[in-house]
Amino acid sequence: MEQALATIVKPLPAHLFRVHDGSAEMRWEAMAGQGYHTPIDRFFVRNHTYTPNIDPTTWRLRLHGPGLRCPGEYTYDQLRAMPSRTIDAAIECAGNGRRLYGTQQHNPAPGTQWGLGGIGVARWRGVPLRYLLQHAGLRRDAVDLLPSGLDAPFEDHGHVRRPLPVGKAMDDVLVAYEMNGQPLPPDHGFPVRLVVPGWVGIASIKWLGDIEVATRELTSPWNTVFYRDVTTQPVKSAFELAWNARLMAGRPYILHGRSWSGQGRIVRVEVSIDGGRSWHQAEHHGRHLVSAWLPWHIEWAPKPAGAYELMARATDETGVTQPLTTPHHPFGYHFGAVVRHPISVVHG
Ligand SMILES: Nc1nc2c(c(=O)[nH]1)N[C@H]1C(S)=C(S)[C@@H](COP(=O)(O)O)O[C@H]1N2
Ligand SMILES: [Mo]
Repeated sequence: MEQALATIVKPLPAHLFRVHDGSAEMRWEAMAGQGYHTPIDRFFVRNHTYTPNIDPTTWRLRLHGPGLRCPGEYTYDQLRAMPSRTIDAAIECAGNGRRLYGTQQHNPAPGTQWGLGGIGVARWRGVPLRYLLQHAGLRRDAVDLLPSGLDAPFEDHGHVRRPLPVGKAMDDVLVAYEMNGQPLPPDHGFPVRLVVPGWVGIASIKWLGDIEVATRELTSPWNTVFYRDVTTQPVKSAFELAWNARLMAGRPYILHGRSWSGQGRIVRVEVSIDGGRSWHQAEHHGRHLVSAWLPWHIEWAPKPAGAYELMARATDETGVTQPLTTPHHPFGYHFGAVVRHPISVVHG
């Protein structure tokens, strides 16, 4: 706890976050009544070491390597003067839901025991990476980029860095300097981070310091040791309710939740309150965006009193529906099964 508090700058009140080592997961009840985006005060933080304090006046983003004809450095002001784009996108840790391998599938996976709160959706503004790469003279034979963070080296692996293929870099990656209309907060990568829509959170390098552009495939411990063989995020759903929430018998409720997928838009969400025997289509509301989430709701007047497991299962536009169990993953990535969310219904 002490250590976690020192690794993250923003306040982590217990009603919004559950703290794990150097990281903090959002409690899903903190999304209840919120708009489309996750407010910064409750957006999860995943740090390998701790949030650095970077002076934007001396900071530079260096683009270098054999894949560029005009390598160079960019200042914070130069980046902000370039053409910008705004996107709504989720960032989600590959290990989001890892705890459920143990609690739900009785086969625990090692690592940070995230519930479902290792995700957030923000409005990001910045320079399309495509634009910067063209500006720096991207060569046709460029293959991989290696964006690297300025936070302290992680154990003996050096700075946090993970190869990014040129195809994705030229597609929809953002070099972001704004989050929900504000300068990027320190914990989320100030002054500048990558936002890599649909991909595992580790691709979205925070506190970006340099990008190497190579004409061959690159590796780093973050694609050979950690987060190996994970690229995009699976389909998931969550209720905007506390774990073990208490509802009153006989009272009409509107249950709210959100579903998301790294592969495309969510097209259908069904909810079961009887352990998966029957499923009821949830209604969508709000925006229906790729690489973000779909908010939904369903009415329910719980009766009789007792213990329940709420289940939500989503289908994305590629036709993938959340399964009832997820194949075990040794590092606990990619938990995509329907989550059994325990609640109790009590007499009013
Ligand atoms: N430089 C750097 N970038 C990083 C990390 C880090 O520790 N250092 N953590 C990564 C991981 S594992 C995730 S899930 C996301 C989390 O982003 P957030 O803390 O803004 O929610 O940042 C990624 N980018
Ligand atoms: Mo992550």
